[in-house]
Amino acid sequence: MKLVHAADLHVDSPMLGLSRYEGAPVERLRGATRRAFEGLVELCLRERARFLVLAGDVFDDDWRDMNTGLWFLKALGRLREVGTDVVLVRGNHDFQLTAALAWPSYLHELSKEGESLRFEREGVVFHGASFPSRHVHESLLPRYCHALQGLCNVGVLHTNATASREHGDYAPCTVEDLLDKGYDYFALGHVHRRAVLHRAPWVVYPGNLQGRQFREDGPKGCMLVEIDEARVSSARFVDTSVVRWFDRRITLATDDDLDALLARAREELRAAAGASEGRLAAVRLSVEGACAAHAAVIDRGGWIVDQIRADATDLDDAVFLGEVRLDTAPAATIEALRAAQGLVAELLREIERLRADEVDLAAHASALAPIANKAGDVVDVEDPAFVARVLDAAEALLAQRLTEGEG
Ligand SMILES: [Mn+2]
Repeated sequence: MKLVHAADLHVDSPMLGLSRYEGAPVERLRGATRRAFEGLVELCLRERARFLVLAGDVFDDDWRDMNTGLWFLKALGRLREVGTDVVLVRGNHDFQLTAALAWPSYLHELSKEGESLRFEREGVVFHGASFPSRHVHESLLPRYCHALQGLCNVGVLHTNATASREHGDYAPCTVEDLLDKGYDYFALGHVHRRAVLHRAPWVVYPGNLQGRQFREDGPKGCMLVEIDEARVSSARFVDTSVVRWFDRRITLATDDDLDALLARAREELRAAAGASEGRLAAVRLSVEGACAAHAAVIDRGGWIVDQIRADATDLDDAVFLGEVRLDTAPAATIEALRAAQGLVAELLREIERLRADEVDLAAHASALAPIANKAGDVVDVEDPAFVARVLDAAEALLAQRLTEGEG
């Protein structure tokens, strides 16, 4: 007998941050939570899963209209073909769902007070409690009874069981608290990163069903659990996502020049397209390291980003390139150059002195006002933060340019 465990589906999450990326396939990305859910249903059909367990945050806050709820029920309706029962608890994101829709008979929402739902013929009991409010700061475990003899005990809980700081500290508990209940499998939700906290007995976060942002990178999906004679015999992860997020960092070495930078970026894009196995690869790149390419980054960073974007379009629809960050540093450390003899060192020391002398710096900056006025809003010589950035860039450029000839 098979059971599928998923959590944090956040169906119809609006993914608001995406519109700032020029040419982002927004509809494809926004539709990803629904497509992933359809993939989950497909998996249940293919595996003839007896149970589908949803451990909270099925939705992404209250429905804006009925469409989300109606779509969900329609997608779920296919499970009737194989007689799958759905067991769910509400998490912090769906505790206040529009209540106007009645759930169908095969969908069992466990109560806020906590309940144990028995399936005698299958020898399985589900213990769970839905979030009574959005912010639950005490453990919900007192609402869960101890394991029942002779049955396979499955706990369903939306909780922060790892003191994760990336997520709200809701319904907190520890792995020991969970093991104390004596269950065979604890189906957890809330933490979006997949984690098997304990094996046999199992305590598992499947992670969110579909990543929604660059930091939710890597494979995303659900757990396929096999139960034999009231015991869990295996549990394995299945990737059901339709978009895979990549948060990639390129670290350049001292000798890496602009060509090397572009080659490495192309390599990362191609690797992401390959690793995503037919899914859309959504990539964020950050380039760092003290390198020869730094002068070009300072000089024509915008062009470099455009060039990387052009390379991404070569990969057709396989890759969506979001943010590209160029955080390189000069190959020679400025401290070392500053301490040396000669003109370079003198200029760098002068920049260092200016940086510490607010009055003198402001005077230099205001001398630029006639030029700055022509540039409009983008240049604000009155803004100390802007002036500091210009000074940093000038220092980097100077260091790079003046040492290039020395090598
Ligand atoms: Mn969540």
